[in-house]
Amino acid sequence: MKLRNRLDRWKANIGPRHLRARFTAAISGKVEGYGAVAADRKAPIRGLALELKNAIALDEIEPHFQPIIDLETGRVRAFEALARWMKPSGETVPPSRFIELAENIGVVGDLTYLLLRKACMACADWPADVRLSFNISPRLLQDPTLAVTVVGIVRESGMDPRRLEIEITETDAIEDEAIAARLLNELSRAGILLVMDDFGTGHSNLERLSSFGFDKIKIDRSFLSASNRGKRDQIVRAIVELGRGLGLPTTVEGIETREQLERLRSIGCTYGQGYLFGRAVPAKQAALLLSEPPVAA
Ligand SMILES: [Ca+2]
Repeated sequence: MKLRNRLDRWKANIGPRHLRARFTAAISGKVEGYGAVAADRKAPIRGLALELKNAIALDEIEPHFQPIIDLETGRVRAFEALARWMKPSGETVPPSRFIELAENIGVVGDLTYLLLRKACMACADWPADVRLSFNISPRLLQDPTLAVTVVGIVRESGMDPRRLEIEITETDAIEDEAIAARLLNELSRAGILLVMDDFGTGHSNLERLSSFGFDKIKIDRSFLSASNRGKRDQIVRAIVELGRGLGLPTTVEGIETREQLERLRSIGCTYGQGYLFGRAVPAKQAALLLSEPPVAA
Protein backbone atom coordinates (compact mmCIF):
# COMPACT_ATOMS: atom_id res chain seq x y z
CA MET A 1 0.00 0.00 0.00
CA LYS A 2 2.63 2.46 1.05
CA LEU A 3 4.66 1.61 -2.01
CA ARG A 4 1.66 2.18 -4.25
CA ASN A 5 0.99 5.58 -2.74
CA ARG A 6 4.57 6.58 -3.21
CA LEU A 7 4.58 5.44 -6.83
CA ASP A 8 1.34 7.31 -7.46
CA ARG A 9 2.83 10.46 -5.96
CA TRP A 10 5.90 10.07 -8.14
CA LYS A 11 3.83 9.68 -11.27
CA ALA A 12 1.70 12.68 -10.41
CA ASN A 13 4.63 14.96 -9.64
CA ILE A 14 7.47 14.16 -11.99
CA GLY A 15 7.97 13.43 -15.68
CA PRO A 16 8.93 10.08 -17.17
CA ARG A 17 12.63 10.87 -17.50
CA HIS A 18 12.97 11.85 -13.86
CA LEU A 19 10.82 8.92 -12.92
CA ARG A 20 13.16 6.60 -14.77
CA ALA A 21 16.21 8.02 -12.98
CA ARG A 22 14.52 7.91 -9.59
CA PHE A 23 13.31 4.37 -10.14
CA THR A 24 16.78 3.21 -11.13
CA ALA A 25 18.17 4.90 -8.04
CA ALA A 26 15.46 3.35 -5.91
CA ILE A 27 16.16 -0.21 -6.99
CA SER A 28 19.84 0.43 -6.33
CA GLY A 29 18.85 1.45 -2.82
CA LYS A 30 20.09 5.01 -3.30
CA VAL A 31 16.87 6.90 -2.57
CA GLU A 32 15.96 7.36 1.03
CA GLY A 33 12.38 6.54 1.91
CA TYR A 34 11.88 3.94 -0.80
CA GLY A 35 12.82 1.06 1.41
CA ALA A 36 10.14 -1.27 0.07
CA VAL A 37 11.58 -1.16 -3.42
CA ALA A 38 15.14 -1.33 -2.16
CA ALA A 39 14.31 -4.27 0.07
CA ASP A 40 12.97 -6.16 -2.92
CA ARG A 41 16.48 -6.31 -4.22
CA LYS A 42 17.34 -8.64 -1.42
CA ALA A 43 14.40 -10.90 -2.11
CA PRO A 44 14.75 -13.70 -4.63
CA ILE A 45 12.72 -11.81 -7.22
CA ARG A 46 14.47 -11.85 -10.51
CA GLY A 47 14.03 -11.57 -14.25
CA LEU A 48 10.47 -11.01 -15.31
CA ALA A 49 9.27 -10.00 -11.86
CA LEU A 50 11.74 -7.13 -11.66
CA GLU A 51 11.00 -6.13 -15.23
CA LEU A 52 7.30 -6.12 -14.39
CA LYS A 53 7.80 -3.84 -11.39
CA ASN A 54 9.91 -1.60 -13.56
CA ALA A 55 7.30 -1.56 -16.35
CA ILE A 56 4.54 -0.61 -13.90
CA ALA A 57 6.62 2.18 -12.36
CA LEU A 58 7.45 3.50 -15.84
CA ASP A 59 3.84 3.29 -17.08
CA GLU A 60 4.73 0.87 -19.87
CA ILE A 61 1.65 -1.36 -19.64
CA GLU A 62 -1.35 -0.23 -21.68
CA PRO A 63 -5.01 -1.16 -21.78
CA HIS A 64 -6.34 -2.41 -25.12
CA PHE A 65 -10.07 -2.50 -25.73
CA GLN A 66 -12.29 -5.30 -26.99
CA PRO A 67 -15.85 -4.39 -28.05
CA ILE A 68 -18.90 -5.85 -26.29
CA ILE A 69 -21.90 -5.82 -28.62
CA ASP A 70 -25.63 -5.54 -28.00
CA LEU A 71 -26.77 -8.69 -29.79
CA GLU A 72 -30.11 -7.18 -30.71
CA THR A 73 -28.83 -4.03 -32.43
CA GLY A 74 -25.25 -5.02 -33.27
CA ARG A 75 -23.99 -1.79 -31.70
CA VAL A 76 -20.96 -1.48 -29.42
CA ARG A 77 -22.26 -1.11 -25.87
CA ALA A 78 -18.96 -1.36 -23.97
CA PHE A 79 -15.27 -2.08 -24.27
CA GLU A 80 -13.45 -4.51 -22.02
CA ALA A 81 -10.00 -3.21 -21.09
CA LEU A 82 -7.30 -5.88 -21.39
CA ALA A 83 -3.68 -5.37 -20.31
CA ARG A 84 -0.95 -5.28 -22.95
CA TRP A 85 2.73 -5.17 -22.06
CA MET A 86 5.24 -4.36 -24.75
CA LYS A 87 8.81 -4.11 -23.54
CA PRO A 88 11.00 -1.24 -24.87
CA SER A 89 12.72 -3.94 -26.99
CA GLY A 90 9.41 -4.49 -28.83
CA GLU A 91 8.86 -7.91 -27.27
CA THR A 92 5.29 -8.43 -25.99
CA VAL A 93 4.59 -10.37 -22.83
CA PRO A 94 1.20 -12.12 -22.82
CA PRO A 95 -1.17 -11.35 -19.91
CA SER A 96 -1.15 -15.05 -19.01
CA ARG A 97 2.50 -14.55 -18.01
CA PHE A 98 2.28 -11.33 -16.07
CA ILE A 99 -1.15 -10.98 -14.43
CA GLU A 100 -0.69 -13.91 -12.10
CA LEU A 101 2.92 -12.87 -11.53
CA ALA A 102 1.70 -9.40 -10.50
CA GLU A 103 -0.64 -11.07 -8.00
CA ASN A 104 2.13 -13.26 -6.64
CA ILE A 105 4.68 -10.48 -6.14
CA GLY A 106 2.15 -8.07 -4.64
CA VAL A 107 1.96 -5.47 -7.42
CA VAL A 108 -1.47 -6.30 -8.83
CA GLY A 109 -2.92 -3.19 -7.16
CA ASP A 110 -0.31 -0.94 -8.80
CA LEU A 111 -0.96 -2.59 -12.16
CA THR A 112 -4.73 -2.38 -11.82
CA TYR A 113 -4.82 1.29 -10.87
CA LEU A 114 -2.36 2.23 -13.62
CA LEU A 115 -4.57 0.50 -16.20
CA LEU A 116 -7.80 1.89 -14.74
CA ARG A 117 -6.47 5.45 -14.95
CA LYS A 118 -5.58 4.99 -18.61
CA ALA A 119 -8.81 3.18 -19.44
CA CYS A 120 -10.94 5.93 -17.86
CA MET A 121 -9.12 8.49 -19.97
CA ALA A 122 -9.85 6.48 -23.12
CA CYS A 123 -13.50 6.16 -22.12
CA ALA A 124 -13.78 9.95 -22.11
CA ASP A 125 -13.50 9.86 -25.93
CA TRP A 126 -16.47 7.52 -26.37
CA PRO A 127 -20.18 8.42 -26.54
CA ALA A 128 -21.80 8.56 -23.09
CA ASP A 129 -23.81 5.36 -23.67
CA VAL A 130 -20.66 3.26 -24.23
CA ARG A 131 -19.36 1.75 -21.02
CA LEU A 132 -15.95 0.65 -19.81
CA SER A 133 -15.67 -2.91 -18.55
CA PHE A 134 -12.67 -3.44 -16.31
CA ASN A 135 -11.25 -6.58 -14.68
CA ILE A 136 -10.36 -6.59 -11.01
CA SER A 137 -8.41 -9.46 -9.50
CA PRO A 138 -10.32 -11.25 -6.73
CA ARG A 139 -7.13 -10.83 -4.69
CA LEU A 140 -7.85 -7.10 -4.52
CA LEU A 141 -11.17 -7.85 -2.89
CA GLN A 142 -9.14 -8.37 0.26
CA ASP A 143 -7.61 -4.88 0.12
CA PRO A 144 -9.78 -2.60 2.30
CA THR A 145 -8.75 0.45 0.23
CA LEU A 146 -9.90 -0.98 -3.11
CA ALA A 147 -13.26 0.78 -3.39
CA VAL A 148 -11.96 4.18 -2.26
CA THR A 149 -9.07 3.96 -4.71
CA VAL A 150 -11.23 2.85 -7.67
CA VAL A 151 -13.88 5.49 -7.04
CA GLY A 152 -11.14 8.12 -6.58
CA ILE A 153 -9.55 7.27 -9.93
CA VAL A 154 -12.91 7.36 -11.73
CA ARG A 155 -13.86 10.72 -10.20
CA GLU A 156 -10.43 12.18 -10.96
CA SER A 157 -10.84 11.22 -14.61
CA GLY A 158 -14.16 13.05 -14.78
CA MET A 159 -15.93 9.89 -15.91
CA ASP A 160 -19.45 9.10 -14.66
CA PRO A 161 -19.02 6.05 -12.37
CA ARG A 162 -22.22 4.59 -13.84
CA ARG A 163 -20.29 4.00 -17.07
CA LEU A 164 -17.89 1.64 -15.32
CA GLU A 165 -18.45 -2.10 -14.99
CA ILE A 166 -16.12 -4.13 -12.82
CA GLU A 167 -15.62 -7.75 -13.91
CA ILE A 168 -14.75 -10.18 -11.17
CA THR A 169 -13.93 -13.81 -11.82
CA GLU A 170 -15.48 -16.45 -9.68
CA THR A 171 -12.77 -17.84 -7.51
CA ASP A 172 -12.01 -19.45 -4.23
CA ALA A 173 -9.19 -16.92 -3.70
CA ILE A 174 -11.50 -14.71 -1.62
CA GLU A 175 -10.50 -15.54 1.93
CA ASP A 176 -12.65 -13.07 3.79
CA GLU A 177 -16.07 -12.87 2.16
CA ALA A 178 -17.23 -10.11 4.52
CA ILE A 179 -14.48 -7.74 3.36
CA ALA A 180 -15.20 -8.59 -0.30
CA ALA A 181 -18.93 -8.03 0.16
CA ARG A 182 -18.33 -4.67 1.84
CA LEU A 183 -16.00 -3.51 -0.94
CA LEU A 184 -18.42 -4.59 -3.67
CA ASN A 185 -21.21 -2.83 -1.86
CA GLU A 186 -19.16 0.39 -1.73
CA LEU A 187 -18.46 0.17 -5.47
CA SER A 188 -22.11 -0.49 -6.14
CA ARG A 189 -23.22 2.48 -4.07
CA ALA A 190 -20.91 4.68 -6.15
CA GLY A 191 -22.97 3.62 -9.21
CA ILE A 192 -20.45 1.10 -10.59
CA LEU A 193 -21.95 -2.11 -12.07
CA LEU A 194 -20.64 -5.50 -10.98
CA VAL A 195 -20.20 -8.29 -13.51
CA MET A 196 -19.59 -11.89 -12.50
CA ASP A 197 -16.94 -13.00 -14.98
CA ASP A 198 -16.28 -16.47 -16.47
CA PHE A 199 -19.58 -17.70 -15.06
CA GLY A 200 -20.02 -21.44 -15.00
CA THR A 201 -16.41 -22.45 -14.49
CA GLY A 202 -15.62 -21.25 -11.00
CA HIS A 203 -16.47 -21.61 -7.39
CA SER A 204 -19.83 -21.43 -5.53
CA ASN A 205 -21.16 -19.03 -8.12
CA LEU A 206 -24.88 -19.12 -7.34
CA GLU A 207 -24.34 -18.24 -3.70
CA ARG A 208 -22.08 -15.34 -4.65
CA LEU A 209 -24.40 -14.08 -7.36
CA SER A 210 -26.85 -13.11 -4.67
CA SER A 211 -24.58 -12.40 -1.71
CA PHE A 212 -22.28 -10.06 -3.68
CA GLY A 213 -25.09 -8.22 -5.48
CA PHE A 214 -23.89 -8.70 -9.06
CA ASP A 215 -25.60 -6.75 -11.87
CA LYS A 216 -24.57 -8.85 -14.87
CA ILE A 217 -23.39 -12.33 -15.74
CA LYS A 218 -20.60 -13.04 -18.21
CA ILE A 219 -20.78 -16.60 -19.48
CA ASP A 220 -17.45 -18.32 -19.95
CA ARG A 221 -16.22 -18.84 -23.51
CA SER A 222 -15.82 -22.58 -22.96
CA PHE A 223 -19.59 -22.96 -23.42
CA LEU A 224 -19.20 -22.04 -27.10
CA SER A 225 -16.78 -24.85 -27.82
CA ALA A 226 -17.94 -27.13 -30.65
CA SER A 227 -17.72 -30.39 -28.72
CA ASN A 228 -20.87 -31.60 -27.04
CA ARG A 229 -22.75 -28.64 -28.49
CA GLY A 230 -26.27 -29.68 -27.63
CA LYS A 231 -25.52 -29.91 -23.94
CA ARG A 232 -23.50 -26.71 -23.88
CA ASP A 233 -26.34 -24.82 -25.57
CA GLN A 234 -28.67 -26.11 -22.89
CA ILE A 235 -26.35 -24.79 -20.19
CA VAL A 236 -26.12 -21.36 -21.85
CA ARG A 237 -29.91 -21.31 -22.15
CA ALA A 238 -30.23 -22.19 -18.46
CA ILE A 239 -27.80 -19.43 -17.42
CA VAL A 240 -29.60 -16.86 -19.61
CA GLU A 241 -32.89 -17.94 -18.01
CA LEU A 242 -31.35 -17.69 -14.55
CA GLY A 243 -30.17 -14.16 -15.42
CA ARG A 244 -33.58 -13.22 -16.71
CA GLY A 245 -35.22 -14.52 -13.52
CA LEU A 246 -32.86 -12.45 -11.41
CA GLY A 247 -33.12 -9.40 -13.68
CA LEU A 248 -29.47 -9.72 -14.78
CA PRO A 249 -28.37 -9.27 -18.42
CA THR A 250 -25.96 -11.87 -19.81
CA THR A 251 -22.85 -11.53 -21.96
CA VAL A 252 -21.29 -14.44 -23.84
CA GLU A 253 -17.57 -14.34 -24.56
CA GLY A 254 -15.67 -15.99 -27.40
CA ILE A 255 -18.14 -15.51 -30.30
CA GLU A 256 -16.23 -16.24 -33.51
CA THR A 257 -18.84 -17.16 -36.13
CA ARG A 258 -22.17 -15.83 -37.41
CA GLU A 259 -23.68 -19.20 -36.70
CA GLN A 260 -22.76 -18.89 -32.99
CA LEU A 261 -24.13 -15.35 -33.01
CA GLU A 262 -27.49 -16.45 -34.42
CA ARG A 263 -27.75 -19.28 -31.89
CA LEU A 264 -27.03 -16.95 -28.97
CA ARG A 265 -29.51 -14.41 -30.29
CA SER A 266 -32.20 -17.08 -30.45
CA ILE A 267 -31.36 -18.15 -26.89
CA GLY A 268 -31.89 -14.55 -25.80
CA CYS A 269 -28.41 -13.65 -24.60
CA THR A 270 -28.10 -9.85 -24.20
CA TYR A 271 -24.50 -9.04 -25.12
CA GLY A 272 -21.67 -10.72 -27.00
CA GLN A 273 -17.93 -10.44 -27.29
CA GLY A 274 -15.40 -12.21 -29.48
CA TYR A 275 -13.31 -12.12 -32.64
CA LEU A 276 -16.45 -11.89 -34.81
CA PHE A 277 -16.90 -8.35 -33.51
CA GLY A 278 -13.26 -7.48 -33.00
CA ARG A 279 -10.11 -8.20 -31.05
CA ALA A 280 -8.70 -5.95 -28.36
CA VAL A 281 -7.23 -2.82 -29.97
CA PRO A 282 -5.43 0.30 -28.73
CA ALA A 283 -7.57 3.23 -27.50
CA LYS A 284 -7.38 5.19 -30.77
CA GLN A 285 -8.63 2.28 -32.86
CA ALA A 286 -11.37 1.55 -30.33
CA ALA A 287 -12.69 5.10 -30.76
CA LEU A 288 -12.67 4.60 -34.57
CA LEU A 289 -14.67 1.36 -34.26
CA LEU A 290 -17.52 3.39 -32.82
CA SER A 291 -17.94 5.38 -36.00
CA GLU A 292 -18.22 2.22 -38.15
CA PRO A 293 -21.57 0.59 -38.98
CA PRO A 294 -22.71 -2.21 -36.59
CA VAL A 295 -20.91 -5.51 -37.28
CA ALA A 296 -23.73 -7.84 -36.56
CA ALA A 297 -26.89 -5.89 -37.36
CA1 LIG B 1 -13.08 -10.39 -18.17
